[in-house]
Amino acid sequence: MSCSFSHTPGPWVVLAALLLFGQQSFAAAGDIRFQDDFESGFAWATACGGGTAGINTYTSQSPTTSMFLAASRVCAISPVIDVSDLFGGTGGAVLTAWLRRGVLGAPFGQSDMPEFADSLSVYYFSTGSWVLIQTFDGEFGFPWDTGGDVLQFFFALPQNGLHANLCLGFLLNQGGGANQDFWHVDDVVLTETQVSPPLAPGVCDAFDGPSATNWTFAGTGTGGVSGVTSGDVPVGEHDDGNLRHV
Ligand SMILES: [Ca+2]
Ligand SMILES: [Ca+2]
Repeated sequence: MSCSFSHTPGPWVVLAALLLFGQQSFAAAGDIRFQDDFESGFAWATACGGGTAGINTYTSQSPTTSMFLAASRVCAISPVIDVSDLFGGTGGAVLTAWLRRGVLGAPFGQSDMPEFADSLSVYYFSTGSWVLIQTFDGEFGFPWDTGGDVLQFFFALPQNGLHANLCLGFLLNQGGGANQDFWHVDDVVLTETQVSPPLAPGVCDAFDGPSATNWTFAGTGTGGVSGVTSGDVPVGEHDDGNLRHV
């Protein structure tokens, strides 16, 4: 599949982006950069095969509606998400989603249990290609499984996902035909994160060299290193906290 929403921004887009950059300093950890609860229509593109993808109300996490993929190979591709401002810094983004396998015995055309090979794969679009995040198998089937398992998906995007044309993709790899083998997806959320900057390496100066080369002394007194006393316990001595004994 391809990220069909990708485009080269025109001059007005560049101008708008420049005007917005002054406000992007307000982006912060916890900000939701993309969210779809599928309650107000279906804004995703479909491609990749002859299966069907859309929304229905058979099952959901948020109020009444979720996305489904069914029948045979088909993918659903999110609108473009610009997270280029997160690249290269200490920020990132986490993708979460609610997934549910279809249910054995569900009303015809609304849900049907995917068998083992009727798997669902989750992708993100990197620079020019789709990157597989994870594939979820279907069920072993009756009498071992009756479907309906809920899976909470969580993935921290790496740096190559933090760009201006990020798309998210869900792919049903195969299915048994019309009205069969459903996967349900709801509450796809991309949330900005902030990680702590790496700590600077610790510095320890034992003053065991011939001079205090790491330090600068100022004023009229003198400073330097001396062997008269120290915090290091010489070999052959032991330290009981207050006194040293040879
Ligand atoms: Ca929903
Ligand atoms: Ca099935």
